[in-house]
Amino acid sequence: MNIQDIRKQFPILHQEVNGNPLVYLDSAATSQKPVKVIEAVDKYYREYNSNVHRGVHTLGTRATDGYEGAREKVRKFINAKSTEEIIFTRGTTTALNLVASSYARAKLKEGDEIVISYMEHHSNIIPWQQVAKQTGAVLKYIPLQEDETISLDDVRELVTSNTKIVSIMQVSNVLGVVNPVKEIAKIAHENGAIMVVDGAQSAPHLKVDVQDLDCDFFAFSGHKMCGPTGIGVLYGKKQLLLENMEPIEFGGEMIDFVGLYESTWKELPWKFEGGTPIIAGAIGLGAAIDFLQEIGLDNIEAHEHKLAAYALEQMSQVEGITIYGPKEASKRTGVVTFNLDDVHPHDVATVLDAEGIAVRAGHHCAQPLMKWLKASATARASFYLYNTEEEIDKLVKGLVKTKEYFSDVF
Ligand code: 7TS
Repeated sequence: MNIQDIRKQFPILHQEVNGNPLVYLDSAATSQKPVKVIEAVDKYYREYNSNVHRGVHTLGTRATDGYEGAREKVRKFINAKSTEEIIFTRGTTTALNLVASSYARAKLKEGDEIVISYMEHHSNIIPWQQVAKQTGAVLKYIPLQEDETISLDDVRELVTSNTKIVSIMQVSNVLGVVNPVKEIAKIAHENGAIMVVDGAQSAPHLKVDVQDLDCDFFAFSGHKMCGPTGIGVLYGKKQLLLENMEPIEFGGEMIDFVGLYESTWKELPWKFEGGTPIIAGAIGLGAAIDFLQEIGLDNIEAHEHKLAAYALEQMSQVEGITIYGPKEASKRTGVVTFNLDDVHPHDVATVLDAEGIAVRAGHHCAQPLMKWLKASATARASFYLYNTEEEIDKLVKGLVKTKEYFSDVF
């Protein structure tokens, strides 16, 4: 499929913003949705809206089939062994919190260690900070190298027999860098620790195979991969989910039998899905997976590499620009974070917005990384399968304009 055919499938892209054609470069925050996903959600509400796992009526059965069918699509998408290992959550944040609150709180004790990295998103920091406070465990950070990548030597130094959990993002939402999570998982396992992968920025952009990575948990969000907001996934190895984790939400849907003073839980994965689940969201996510697989994750990854290489080359020519992360496009996906000398990133984003170009400015929910980069904030352009080199040209023009504007003002 060529890029124009792909773009045609995203209605939102075909509009003007502030008198200019929209250039959407904020997909790391949330991706746009193709017609197929919008229609799948629309169809559910128009034709078979019903609760799942309850009645035997026809609509209820269709809704259950749609919801559970989406679980099977997710299983295949990440190559999990069984749908028992696929738990629907609200997103990556909820998925990581489930591991922290259920697995880690019960398992960790004083002196145990949790290892994360300096580049983590807040959603992969704060749950571990809380667990550390609750259990007396110690939180340790893998430092970054000169080019802001993780060195396996540093991982080997920090991960010891005291380490119980290693939790790392597969792709950074700020640096775009792809981390060697498979190799890190191996080091974690050699030391008797489990490996948690924050896949929020990898699942949308590259082929994920949880069995090949051999991670114990893998978390991701539907809305960053062309799916609806409010749906995400926690993959967990069956044995860990069964033997080491109790539900953290109790109520309808997740129970087997309820007595006056004691109750029992459903089997996996439903025991972790208390209450009416996110039915439309799961069905939309299933449609998003179909869409991505039709185009092919390999093609998406290759397209983004091409865009990242082009963006790095073109943007680095802007006078006074600092681009963070490795300079080689091969080490990253389509995320380019930068600063312009003497211009606050919020001002950069505001001038670009006037041109119809959407970028994100701020700390990107990664304040420890900002500290490491010695930047209080940065601007970020993030690309996806629907972006083009012409849009990058517009971004570069916009950056030059921003520089000129601010040099005139001051
Ligand atoms: N982990 C990473 C690596 C992320 O990039 C994000 C969201 C999350 C976790 C949390 O995902 P959620 O769906 O639960 O919110 N990242 C961003 C971002 O970079 N800009 O806005 C949200």
